[in-house]
Amino acid sequence: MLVQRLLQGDRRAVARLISLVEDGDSRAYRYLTELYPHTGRAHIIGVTGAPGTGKSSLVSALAKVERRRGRTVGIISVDPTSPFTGGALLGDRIRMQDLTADRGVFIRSMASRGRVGGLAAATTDAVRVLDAFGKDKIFVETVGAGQAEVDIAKTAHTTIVVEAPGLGDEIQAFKAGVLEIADVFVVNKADRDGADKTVNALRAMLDLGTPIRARDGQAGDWRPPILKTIAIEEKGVEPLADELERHLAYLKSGDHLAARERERVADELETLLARELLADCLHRLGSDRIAQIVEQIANRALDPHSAAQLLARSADGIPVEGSAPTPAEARH
Ligand SMILES: Nc1nc2c(ncn2[C@@H]2O[C@H](COP(=O)(O)OP(=O)(O)O)[C@@H](O)[C@H]2O)c(=O)[nH]1
Ligand SMILES: [Mg+2]
Repeated sequence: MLVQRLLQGDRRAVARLISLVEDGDSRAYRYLTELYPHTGRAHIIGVTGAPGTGKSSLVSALAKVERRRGRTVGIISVDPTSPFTGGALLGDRIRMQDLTADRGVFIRSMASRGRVGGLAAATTDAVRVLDAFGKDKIFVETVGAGQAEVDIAKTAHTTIVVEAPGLGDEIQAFKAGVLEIADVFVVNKADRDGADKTVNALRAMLDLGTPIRARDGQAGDWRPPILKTIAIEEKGVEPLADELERHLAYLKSGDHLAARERERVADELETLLARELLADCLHRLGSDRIAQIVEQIANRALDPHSAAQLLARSADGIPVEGSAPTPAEARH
């Protein structure tokens, strides 16, 4: 029912399903199974960077360009520091309104209440829902802060890393992981002083680092371009949209897209498998047994590595407390 409504273009069905996904509701997985054959069409674009660099503004501007080009757009924001629809400034809200009134755009902020791994998994599923819903371009905004964000960005075909002037020195400290995932660099707020300095810092870093990342196992003939934009004036955004198109064309040439898809799916399978195995193991053991083992580890009767290995293999593979000598006893 819900899936049927969604496939027929019912926006409320989309919102409902994403909520079920967020809540980890078991019905969501049944629906996702039904939806899966309808996915795989969208161009998924990750947009990541430090808070305040202008990611949300940039996504709004890009969405407008894509709409003018006749594409439908999905937007998922995983930015707890600035919810996409709740722009603090009046100007931001007005800019957003053009988009929210457009039926060709679906915007959704993901709640950060999920656990870290869970949030990445829920975001991947939400993207899938919008893909099945028929959105051509799906933007996923994340704060480039930690592993979870890198994980989310990994689910994209094309990842934009957004910088802003004045962060020049911090770029050095920017997590290497985030730089490695960049397909396109954007220096936003190019109306501010220091934009060129930031571009140069990025370029120097790109030249210094591994020449070109080879995330999809190819010899990497894609060189991440660096673009300047003024998101709030929608300047430089058309060329950025062109670069996204160029990157998609690059992925579609040769085996890149298929390779990246396999990598994405392998990653996701690993995450989900880990979650299933952990849940199964914890269920099998029960909380009392876990508490006992924690006690043994705390008492130095058992080390954490051995405990994890034994537990993963068998629920009963752990010596009962007292049956193994404590290090103190062993020393005597
Ligand atoms: N001067 C200037 N301000 C911008 C630009 N883009 C965004 N901003 C402002 O920067 C602030 C943060 O933007 P936002 O899109 O919410 O950044 P996010 O936290 O990365 O999503 C807002 O007040 C925007 O109006 C720009 O190109 N130039
Ligand atoms: Mg934002």
